[in-house]
Amino acid sequence: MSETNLLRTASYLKSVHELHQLPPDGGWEVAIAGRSNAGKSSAINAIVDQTSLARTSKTPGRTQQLVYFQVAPQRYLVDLPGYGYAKVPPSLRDHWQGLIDAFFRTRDALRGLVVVMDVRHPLRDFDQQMLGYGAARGLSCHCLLTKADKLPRGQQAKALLETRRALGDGASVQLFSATSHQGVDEARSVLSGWLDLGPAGTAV
Ligand SMILES: Nc1nc2c(ncn2[C@@H]2O[C@H](COP(=O)(O)OP(=O)(O)O)[C@@H](O)[C@H]2O)c(=O)[nH]1
Ligand SMILES: [Mg+2]
Repeated sequence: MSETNLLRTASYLKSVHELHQLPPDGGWEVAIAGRSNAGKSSAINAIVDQTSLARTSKTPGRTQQLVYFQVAPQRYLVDLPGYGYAKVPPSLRDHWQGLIDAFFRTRDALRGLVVVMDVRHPLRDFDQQMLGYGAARGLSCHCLLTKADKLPRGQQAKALLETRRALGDGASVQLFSATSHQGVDEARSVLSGWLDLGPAGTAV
């Protein structure tokens, strides 16, 4: 299957540290969250088919702001701050917490949430917290179980089933790998639909 990737046009727009820096609240955007080192940057790069749009790093916790990528006019991907930093001062952590909290509560353009989780460690505390934010807003939520290439097929299927069971109707779930490209088309089609990127009238 080879579809046109409508997310390929994504380019860096800005980094937001304070609410007043957010772009005007119109159109549609999708937030992408994940624990530090879960593979979020790699997933974003694979989905948009660019090698280094989102910086990947072996040092956890480098992303300290909401990073906006523009896909089309008023169509954004928002890379949320990673979490799980042991070394971050509590005052800074509280600031991010407040920013994310207000963002989820007030941002009208926010249409969907993607939570990126290592297939070997799904649904940790903060993943649940993010899904809670999404549920509170009534957002569509989709989970990527990434680094699937690190598990044999049988264990991938088991992780998928268990995560699906745990989430019930709260979110959709898929296997993903930035390395093998497993699941990349599926993730693209979810995001393109939420961002209403298809030809007029075909949005899901
Ligand atoms: N094997 C494998 N490694 C991955 C995959 N995605 C990310 N990684 C590795 O996991 C580490 C963290 O990835 P990164 O995308 O920076 O994670 P982030 O902190 O969540 O943005 C890096 O060493 C990546 O090369 C994947 O799908 N498969
Ligand atoms: Mg990253």
